[in-house]
Amino acid sequence: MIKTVCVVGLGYMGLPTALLLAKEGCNVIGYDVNEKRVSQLQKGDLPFEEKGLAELYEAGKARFTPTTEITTAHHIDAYLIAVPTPFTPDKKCDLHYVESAVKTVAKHLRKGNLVILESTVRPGTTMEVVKPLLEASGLKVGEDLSLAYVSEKAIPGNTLHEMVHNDRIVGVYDERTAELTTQLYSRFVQGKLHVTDCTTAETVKLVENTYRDVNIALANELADICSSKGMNAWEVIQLANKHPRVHVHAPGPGVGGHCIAVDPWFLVEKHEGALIKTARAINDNRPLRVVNFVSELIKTENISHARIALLGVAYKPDVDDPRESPALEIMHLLEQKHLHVKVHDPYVKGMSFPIETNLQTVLDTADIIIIATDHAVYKQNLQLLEGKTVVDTRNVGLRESYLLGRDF
Ligand code: SAJ
Repeated sequence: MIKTVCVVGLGYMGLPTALLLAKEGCNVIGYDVNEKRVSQLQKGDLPFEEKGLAELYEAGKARFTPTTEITTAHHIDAYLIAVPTPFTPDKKCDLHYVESAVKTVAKHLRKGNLVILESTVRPGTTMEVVKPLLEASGLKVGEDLSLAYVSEKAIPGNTLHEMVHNDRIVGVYDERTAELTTQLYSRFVQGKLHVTDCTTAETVKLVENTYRDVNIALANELADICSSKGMNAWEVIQLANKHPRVHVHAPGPGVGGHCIAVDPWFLVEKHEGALIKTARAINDNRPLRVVNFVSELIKTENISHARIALLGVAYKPDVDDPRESPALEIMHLLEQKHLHVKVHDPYVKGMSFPIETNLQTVLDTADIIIIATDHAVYKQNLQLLEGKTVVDTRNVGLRESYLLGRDF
């Protein structure tokens, strides 16, 4: 029976998982190398916003110990590693945080421990990288240790609900690991737990996000085809989706976030993957397409010293997360053209450039408004946008605008 779990990495996935386990009665040691984050958490300050997280913190805090140091006094039974896996400039999975986390864990291992990797990794990492690093401790996986790979599946903005209700794929080394791991996740997961081997579980994670990326690329290509033929792609897609086996995704200004724009690269790291790479290229090219249209508009409308308002920095609606956001690339490309850009976002903070939070102020001084993210606040204030020159990349429902997928 697992009583004490050490969650390594208190980020977007590690922290909610740690608190869910604590709420369900586990003693949770929350380990992170980031001293600032740990001292914030010790004081009860949450490092990011997520629906229900503050309440969950209250429910779990009595059994949650954030720390920058693991000690024998913690009596840890299981380690759950949820550290980031960035990608290198040549689009490879950078395992440097995973390796360093596993090495830290290896120093503290005891016979009977379970180690679970949750970070998204290229197929084979658990068996080829994690297992040997753990075994450098002198303990053997399968004899002294249990080893599992369980990917997270939660979507930012609805993380807690999805962590509890989604099915999980549990990749395991052996039967004993299957038993221990499913027992642990059953504490808070109400969805089904599907047991398989570690490499299959790693691959499934990448396939989920690649499926979405390829489908978004299809929607983006359809947007270009429809707009060039004077049709509205949003209507075409809506009608195509009336077919019971068709689910075309939504076109847009590009794919952001730290998963869908990244994970397909891990899947094709050692493969040709022509379709997957083409989808990536299509989606990566979207910000440029938006900016080229805006440049044309400035010319045709003969606007001198155009002032642009960019609405939305977050990569998707109603979250405070700007990672890989297409809005950042749009901003960057506009600035390269020496255009004056004011940025608005109600949620994103701590960027190296100013972000206006008063919508009216931004709109008042703009010649062209680009909607890059469909935050609810924009949809709720469409009247403020009426009569203005709006380039809508998300189909927020304006009566008059230049709409991606219809007008460009
Ligand atoms: N997007 C489109 N068109 C669409 C859907 C999304 O352009 O039809 C864009 C969004 O605007 C956004 C990006 O794609 O910029 C990604 O957003 P998302 O909401 O689709 O996904 P993420 O990255 O927030 O979360 C995904 C989820 N994966 C799947 O839905 C298969 C989540 O379940 C994963 O846990 C997460 O990746 C992850 O961590 O891997």
